[in-house]
Formats: sequence, structure tokens, C-alpha cells
Amino acid sequence: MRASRFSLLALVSALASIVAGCEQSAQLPMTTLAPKSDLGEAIHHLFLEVTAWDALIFVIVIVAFTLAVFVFSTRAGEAAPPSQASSDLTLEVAWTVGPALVLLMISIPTVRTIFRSQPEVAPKGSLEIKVVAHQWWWEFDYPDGHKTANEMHIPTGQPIRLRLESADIIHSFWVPALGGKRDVVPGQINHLTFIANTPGDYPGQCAEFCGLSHANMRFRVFVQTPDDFAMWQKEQLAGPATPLPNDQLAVQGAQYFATSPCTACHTVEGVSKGYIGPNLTHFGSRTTLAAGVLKNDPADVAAWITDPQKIKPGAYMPALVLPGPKLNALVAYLESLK
Ligand code: HEC
Ligand SMILES: [Cu+2]
Repeated sequence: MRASRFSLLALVSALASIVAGCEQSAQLPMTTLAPKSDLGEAIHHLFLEVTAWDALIFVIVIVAFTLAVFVFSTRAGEAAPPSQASSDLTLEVAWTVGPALVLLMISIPTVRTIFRSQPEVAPKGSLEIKVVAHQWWWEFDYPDGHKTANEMHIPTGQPIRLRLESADIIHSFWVPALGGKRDVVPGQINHLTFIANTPGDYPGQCAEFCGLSHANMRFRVFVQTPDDFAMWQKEQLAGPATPLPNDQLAVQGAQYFATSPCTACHTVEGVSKGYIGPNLTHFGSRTTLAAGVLKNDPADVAAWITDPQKIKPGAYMPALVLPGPKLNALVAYLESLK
């Protein structure tokens, strides 16, 4: 009896500390327990509801088990034969109907949330962004024509309708703070619809194994106030910045870029039209590169151009060996593309 009380106490305090740990989850960037969108909140709410029903079943089972072991068992020296009853209709109905009711209570909110997470048509006034998953980076195409990569910006308070397409194989779009995962399947268009409610910078990750650099297929979502978002969009819609005449290095870089092999794969609006790799029109305005693997600073950009596969195994960008001055000029030009 003593020992069992003690282990029950240990169990309760372990559970309590797990729950307390969840409270701290706001500091964990990949947690699903601190939702920042209506979709995330709906899923989180479902999780809590199902957990509550599970907890109820857990308590009932533990109470029945404890009673069976400590109250209704025969003691040493006691020779009462067990009851030989072969059936009990009330009991049988109870343990059939009881679990059926619990399953019903779990399935109603589950089905409701599934439908809620998959609206057939875009809600009124939604911002539709085309998301194209590539091995191993993300392309974001905005309805007014500008494109970016690996860093999506969205406003708070407006329904966001993502149209998920794949350029190659199956990927999965996942931003834990903004809601559930959704597979990105070649030859099929999937949607993800939500309203973000808190400005911030939320990490995402491809969640379906997609080859060598799957783990390096990250991205960020910048949720902004509508004003900040409008400002960002205005900057993105403008053409690429032209290097200032006194920035000699960037001017040389621009000249070199325009005739380089880079143009076969990369678009800089008005300069080149490649589409194998990310659009670089406003590359300098991004905080990271290569799908969140590197910080966007000159040293990392130079390291990337020099040997992409070393940084990101399998990356579909060839290493282009450039003499130092040319490389520095190219990096200065890319960073000037604000
Ligand atoms: C054969 C096509 C190809 C060529 C040529 C090429 N790239 Fe790339 N580039 C890519 C691909 C694909 C990626 C995405 C790699 C990834 O993240 O997995 C990429 C990524 C990049 C990025 C990171 C962009 C971002 O926002 O994440 C930069 C910067 C870049 N390339 C610059 C260059 C420069 C400069 C050159 C010429 C010296 C060049 N590339 C030549 C295909 C190419
Ligand atoms: Cu992927």
C-alpha cells in the first residue's frame, strides 16, 4: 500500500513537471504548443480535448486496477472461492457503450477540425501565395508577380491561402507555430489556409524525407503587421537596386553577373531569366540563404558560391571556381540587391 502511494505520487509529480515544461514552450521555436494562427489554435485545442478524454480513461483504468488488486483480491489465509458467474449483462453493456461514447466524443471534434483545416474555397479577401517546393529550397510567388525564396512574408489578420506545388518529388510544408503539416505532392495542388495572429519570425522545415539535403530544407515565415507587410511588398515589387556608382565593387559585380553562368539558373528582374535556382532580385533583403542553412553575410555568400555541395550535400548548384577579386565583386553585387 505504502509503495503504491509513493509511486502514484512520483507519477503525478512527473506529469506535473511535463505540463510545467510545456508552459515554457514559447521559447522553443519548433514547438506546436504555442500556436500563432487560427489553424494552429484549432489543432492545439483538439489536442487538449483528446488529451482530457484520454486522461479520464487513464484515471478510470487505474482506479479499477487498484480496486482489483487491493480491495477485491483474496488475502493470505482467506479461502473464499472466486465467483463463478459466467456473464453480467449490465457490465457487458457498460463496457461496450462506455468506450463507444468516448470514441464518439473524440471523433466529433476531430472530424470538425479536419474539415475546418481544409476549406474548399479561399476565404474572402485572402492573400493567395503559390509555394513551390524544390529539392532543397522553397519558392514563394506572390499574386502581384514578385517572387522570393526561403523567406515568406505575410500580414497578420488576413486569411492566407497557400497553394502548394512541387517541382520534383514529395515534400511537406510545416511551420509548427502556424498549424499542421501539409504534403506537397507533384502533379497535385494542396492548400493550407490560416490567419496568422502574432507578428514574429517563425521557422519552418520540410517534413517529408526528400533526399540528401532534406534536413537542410528549412525556411522562415515573417509575420508582419499589415503596414509593415505593405512596405515589404512595395520594396519587393520595385526592380532590383542598381549599385551606387561609388560602390565600385558592386558595379563590377553587376557587370560580371550579367554575363556569368549564374544567369542560366537565376533571375534578377531585368537582368536574367533563369528559373532553376532561387530568384535573386531582392536577395540582399533576405536574412538567410540556401534554405536557412547560412546567414546572409558576405563571408557565407562567398563560401556558398565557392562550394555549394560542401555546405549542402547534393545541392543543384555547381561550384563555380572564381578568382578572388571576381568573387568579392559578385558577393558585393548580390548583397546590394536589397
Ligand atoms: C545550374 C544552375 C545554377 C547555376 C549555374 C548557379 N546557381 Fe545559384 N543556385 C542554384 C540552385 C538550385 C540553388 C538552390 C540551392 C539550395 O538551396 O538547395 C541556388 C542558390 C543560390 C543562392 C542562394 C539563394 C537563396 O536565397 O537561398 C545564391 C546566392 C546563388 N545561388 C548564387 C549563384 C551565383 C552567384 C551563381 C554564379 C556564380 C550561381 N548561383 C550559379 C542553381 C544554380
Ligand atoms: Cu523536402
